[in-house]
Order: sequence, then structure tokens, then C-alpha cells
Amino acid sequence: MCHGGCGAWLHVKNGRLTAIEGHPDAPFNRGALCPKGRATLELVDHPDRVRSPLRRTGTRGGGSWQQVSWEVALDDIAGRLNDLMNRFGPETVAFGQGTGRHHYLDVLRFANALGVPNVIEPGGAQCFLPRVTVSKHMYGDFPTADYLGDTPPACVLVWGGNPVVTGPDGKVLFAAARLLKCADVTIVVDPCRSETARHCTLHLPIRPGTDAALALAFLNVIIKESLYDADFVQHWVTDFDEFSQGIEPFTPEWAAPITGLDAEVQIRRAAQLYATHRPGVLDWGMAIEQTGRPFDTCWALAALRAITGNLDIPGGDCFGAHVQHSAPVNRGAAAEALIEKRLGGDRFPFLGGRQAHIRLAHAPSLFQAMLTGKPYLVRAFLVFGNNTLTAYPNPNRVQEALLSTDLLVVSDFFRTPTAELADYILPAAAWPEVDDVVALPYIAENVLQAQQQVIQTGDCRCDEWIMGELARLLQVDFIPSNRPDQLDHRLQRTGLTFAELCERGWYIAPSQYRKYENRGFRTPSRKVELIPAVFRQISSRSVPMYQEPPETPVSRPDQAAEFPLILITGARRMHYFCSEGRALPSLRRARPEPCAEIHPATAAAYGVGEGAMVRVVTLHGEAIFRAAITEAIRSDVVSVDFGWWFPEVPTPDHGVWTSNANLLTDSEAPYDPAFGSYRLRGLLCRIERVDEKSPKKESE
Ligand SMILES: Nc1nc2c(c(=O)[nH]1)N[C@H]1C(S)=C(S)[C@@H](COP(=O)(O)OP(=O)(O)OC[C@H]3O[C@@H](n4cnc5c(=O)[nH]c(N)nc54)[C@H](O)[C@@H]3O)O[C@H]1N2
Ligand SMILES: Nc1nc2c(c(=O)[nH]1)N[C@H]1C(S)=C(S)[C@@H](COP(=O)(O)OP(=O)(O)OC[C@H]3O[C@@H](n4cnc5c(=O)[nH]c(N)nc54)[C@H](O)[C@@H]3O)O[C@H]1N2
Ligand SMILES: [Mo]
Repeated sequence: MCHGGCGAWLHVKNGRLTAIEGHPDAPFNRGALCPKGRATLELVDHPDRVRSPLRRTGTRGGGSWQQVSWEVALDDIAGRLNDLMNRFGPETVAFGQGTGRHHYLDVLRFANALGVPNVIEPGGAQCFLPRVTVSKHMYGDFPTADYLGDTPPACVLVWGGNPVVTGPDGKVLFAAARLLKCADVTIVVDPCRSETARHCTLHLPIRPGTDAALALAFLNVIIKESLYDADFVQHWVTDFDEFSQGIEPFTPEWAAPITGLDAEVQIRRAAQLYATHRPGVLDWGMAIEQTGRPFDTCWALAALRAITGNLDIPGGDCFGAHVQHSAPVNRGAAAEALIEKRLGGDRFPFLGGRQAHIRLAHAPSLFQAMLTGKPYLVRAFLVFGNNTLTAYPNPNRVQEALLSTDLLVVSDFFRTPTAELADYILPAAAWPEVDDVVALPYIAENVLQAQQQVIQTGDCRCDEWIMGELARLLQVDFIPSNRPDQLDHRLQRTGLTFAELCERGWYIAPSQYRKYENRGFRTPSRKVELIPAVFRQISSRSVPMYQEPPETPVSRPDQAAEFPLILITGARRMHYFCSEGRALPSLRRARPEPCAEIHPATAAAYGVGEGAMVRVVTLHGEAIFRAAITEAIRSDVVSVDFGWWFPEVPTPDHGVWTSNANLLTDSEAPYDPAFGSYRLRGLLCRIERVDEKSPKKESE
């Protein structure tokens, strides 16, 4: 359901789900389930679940809906798409989706089939894909920790993530926690003492947005003190001398005032520990992609792994078995032709251009095109599982953009504030209602698990089916990846059929290490490239650079008096997955309200007591949170929950304008030069006490 991969037994009686248990032998979770997994029954049977297609009856966003059949809904949607595409070309249609779910690649292939150039997903520029793309250019593949091997890592360095809560990217939180337990040295880089930090021997409470500076200083220490793996570097790494020269100025003493860390006992010591405790895992999280310049930060961190020889060794960061046989996404003349038309494709080569791992459009530019008709008209938007109003910065503008289209279709489980703006809401199938192959960890694909449909709820259908039906009506060539023959096809490399995989539950590829010794790395030089040629085209330098983020007390001293604190948004919480789960009673009881974590000294300075309501104000807007006062955060940082809306508020906006973290963030330039990323963390803010009883306003 999430980035999961937890094996579970689903108990079914008379076609209804009656219980869920963690599967005791499942490769990653070994019997455990998190609260979100345990709430599955509350999700599938929820009284507010959308169970049949809904057609808008009144004005847009007015909240009046009529149930219609799939046939009526899809005929009308296909007819209107056809009409718009005939008038304005296929670029008048755009797709949106959320973080990686089973239908992720189907949306991209469906877009290619239709000639639709613009698919947006919050992750392209802000989550995971920057790490993947940079790794592909430098190593030819994306490495993940050796979760299933027999050799424990000697060191785990967690950077800008909280994996024991989030288990992101198909690696599962329980496996991440096990890894931390067995390592000798564990280090975490995080402005907060997160749940992961509490498992670690060394915590570096970095100033938000300065990760590239710290990573450069790590490289400097490791190179200067000759702590790198000289043998690996000599045989398998290009451009080491040029790179080393470039790194010379970035000493721990240079990085200390930037990062707010001590040069000797924090920076130098951590770099030495990571370099000398091998095998080492560097587990990087999504914080490094949300502070504005993931290109440089990912480059520096990727270089760290390479020079310490931790790639593809037992207990290190390993390349996957790629045991799934997937249909290609970017290949073919049709996909190539779309690059020219893609919004942001020319400006951000790693987001939407030929060198992107997954080609996506630049979200702020797409919303802009909807509003202005420039560079061309975008009149239809189909959303397959994304709460657009909570996921993107500047939700006021996002709402204007969505309302300006001629056709808005949203497929979801619930009438979210975003779905309420649509012409049609399509009832999406939840995970116990879908057959699929789940390949974990993402990109690496070492484990294939069977996801089996065990129940059917109302008229709910999976997104792949919806796209398949639209393709049929629009007469384009697209085959859903979970059609029975496709499931078998995807399992080719295992020699199993889908039915056989269902019998076994999962397939684990045998671990193989140092695969590069046979065929080299999958880069042009067949080696790890510290300065790939394509990086030279993007950067004016031969090493990653640190640039002070555009909105900090250092870069904007003029604003710092009024906004003296630093805001981070969206650190993940155990009970919710992004904007989901707010309607599920067990989850809502555990975390009833959106919180702002504030250090006691800061709270005292602002006269804010535990549990008080606070208004967080930035240069971009304001939102309201419950104060959670904690020592586990830097005193100059405030951390707010993201994704909040209030399903119980009866107006169609469901309270999305009260505590939506993206009212506080920034969608404007400057953007990351490679990915077009904007800033969700590391923004100037202040807090104010609010003397209201409840954070929920009815409506604006
Ligand atoms: N300020 C701030 N903004 C952020 C972030 C942050 O940290 N701070 N994080 C960013 C990141 S990393 C991400 S990934 C995005 C998250 O953005 P998304 O991944 O889009 O998450 P949601 O906004 O929860 O939207 C997902 C919607 O899809 C529905 N859904 C779930 N499964 C399915 C399915 O199989 N089919 C269909 N049709 N619907 C489904 C859910 O009910 C929910 O309404 O937000 C980004 N935005
Ligand atoms: N339970 C749960 N699990 C989830 C999700 C969820 O919503 N709930 N969402 C999923 C999604 S879409 C994603 S992308 C992943 C994200 O999962 P992770 O990659 O683990 O990212 P976060 O939870 O955002 O953890 C980021 C940590 O980064 C810290 N941080 C904030 N700013 C900075 C900074 O500038 N530098 C550094 N070094 N650290 C910083 C925060 O304090 C936080 O502890 O989780 C996935 N898993
Ligand atoms: Mo994400």
C-alpha cells in the first residue's frame, strides 16, 4: 500500500476481509506490520470510500456528485479527450500521479502511447529519482543496502532520512532497523534526533539545506587522510585526481560554520568512522532532495560510496538483481519525440530530458501552462492517485490551475480535496483488490512478491484497468502491466508463472557481489565516473558545489529579523502515508492533529506551551499546527507535518486550507539546474501563538 513490501496474510470470509497478519517468513518484515498496514480493514471498508464512478452535477468544487456506470464515465472521458486532442494536439492532455505505486510505470507508458508529453509526479524533482538518476550516471546502476545478505555492515551512515519509520523505496522499515542493530558504527545526519537517530551512535544535527557542504568535507577528509580504497579507486574509478584537486578547499573547518557542526569531533570523526569501518552502507533519504539542489548533494554523496570501495560488496551498497522483466518505458521513437514538447524537458535534462531515468514534466511549469496557455494549451488533467493540493507548493495556484482545465479526472479511494475539484472521481482499487508483482527494493528488484486480489469492493478498479479501458476506447496501443499474461511475462527471469509465485509468495534472487568484475560498470568508461561528461554540461565545475540556499538567515539577512527560524516540512510519521489515512479511526486516534515540533528554548521565547496552537508563517504563507515541544530538534528549526486535510470537515475543501504544509513552501525559481527541484525544507519562518480552540476552519 505504501512503498511497502511487507508480506501479509489476508483472511477473507464471504468475500470480505476479516483480518490481516504479518507473514512470519516474509523476506523484509518477518511477521511485523506497521499501524498503517494493520488499518487495512478500516481502509477497504470505510463508509466514505468511493465505490463507483462519480460525475459532477453542480459547479466545479461544489461537492455535488451523481453515481454513474464505468461505461458512461469512460465513454464520456474518452470522447472529451479525443475532442480536445483533435483540436489542440495530445499535449493538451497531462497526467498526474503520486509516489511509486503499482501503476506507476503504466501511467508513463500510457502517456507515451497517447503522445502525451507531460506526466507530473512529486518525486521527479523532490524524491528518490534524483538519487537514482545521479547514481545511474556515476555507477551505471542504483545501489541499495545489502539487506538480504549474510555479511552485516560495519557502518551504517543514514543521511537525511528516517528509514526506521519510513522504510522508503521498497526496502521496508523493519529491515532498516535490523541493519542498524547489527552495525558497529551508526551515524545519522539530521537536524532532528529522529527515531533513526535514537538507534545511532553518532548524530550530526546539521543546519537544514547544507548537506552538500558536509558531504564535500567528508570527501576532503577521506581523500586528504588517504582513507579511501586505493585499490578500487585505481582500477575502477575515473577522474580521481581532478576530483581530489577540486575537493581541496572543502575542509571540515570550511564546512563547520556552514553546517553548524563541529569540525573535529563531528565532521572529521564521522568521515573517518565511515571510511574505516567497512563494509559501509550509506542510506540516503529524501531530505537531500527537498532543499533546492539535489544534483550537487547526490553527486557528492554518491562519490563517497565510490571512493570508499563500498559498492557491490557483501554488507555494502549493492546493485540489484533486476530479476523482473519490465516493459520498457522510455524506448521507441514515440517516447523520443515527446522530449521536445515536455515542459521543463529542455531546461532540466535529468527531470524530463534524454538523460533522465524516468522522464517527467516540471510541475510548476505545467500548472503555469494550465493557467496561461503558454507555451501551449493544457486543457485536460487526469490524476491517478495524487492529492495534488497537499503534495505541491503553492496550493492556491495549483487549485486555480486545476479549475482552469476543461476536464479534470481523479482516481482515488476517497473524495479528497483534490478529487472534489474534478469532473469525474473514479473509484480506485486498494491493494487487497489488485493482482500484481511487487519488485523490491525499487530499481534493484532482488525480491519479487505476489500481490493477490482477494476481495472486490463495489465497482472499484485498479488504475491499470482504467488506463487499459481508455486506451481501448481511444484506440491506442497500451497493455496494462498486470493483465494475467503480462504478470507471467514479468516473471520470465525467475522461470515461474504468476500462479506459481502466488503459491510461494515471493522469489528471492541469489545475492551476487562485485558484478562489475565481469562486465564493468554500466557507464561509458565501464568504471565509476566521478565526473560524468553529462555533469560537466550541467555544472561549471568538476566537483559538486555548495551554494547557500536562497532563503536562509545567511542569504537573506534582510528577512531574518522577521523570520528568524528555519522550517522543514514533511518529515514522515509512522501513522500516515503522505496525505492518506486521516479518515481511518485507529490512525487518527494515534495522531489526531498536525503538529509542529519546536525546541523548548524556542517555544519559551515565543510563549508557546506544549499543546498550544501555533501559526507558522513564511514568506509564502501561513498554516496552523499543534505545538509538540521536544529536545529532539535544533533550537533554530521548526518541523511541521505535511499532507493534512480533515475528511470530517463537510465542505468540499475538507479543511485543506488550514494546516497544509505546502501553504508555507516555495514553487518559484531558482530551481536545481539538473532536476528543476524547488524547496520544501530549509525556509525562513516564524511562529505565533494562536488562541483558537480548534485548528480547523470550516472553509475559506
Ligand atoms: N511540503 C512538503 N510537500 C511534499 C513532501 C514533503 O515532504 N513536504 N513530500 C513530497 C513527496 S516525497 C511525495 S512522494 C509527495 C506525496 O504525494 P503523493 O504520493 O501523491 O501522496 P498523496 O498526496 O497522499 O496522494 C496520494 C493519493 O492517492 C490515493 N491512492 C493511494 N493508492 C492509490 C492507488 O493505488 N490508486 C489511486 N488511484 N489512488 C491511490 C490516496 O488516497 C491519496 O489521496 O508529496 C511531496 N510533497
Ligand atoms: N510512515 C510513512 N512512511 C513513508 C511515508 C509516509 O508518509 N509515512 N512517505 C514515503 C515517501 S513518499 C517518502 S519520499 C519517504 C521519505 O522517507 P525518508 O527518506 O526517510 O525521509 P523523511 O521521513 O522525510 O526523513 C527525513 C529526515 O530528514 C530530516 N531533515 C529535514 N531536513 C533536512 C536537511 O536539510 N538535511 C538533512 N540531512 N536532514 C533533514 C528530517 O528531520 C527527517 O528526520 O518515506 C516513505 N515512507
Ligand atoms: Mo516521496
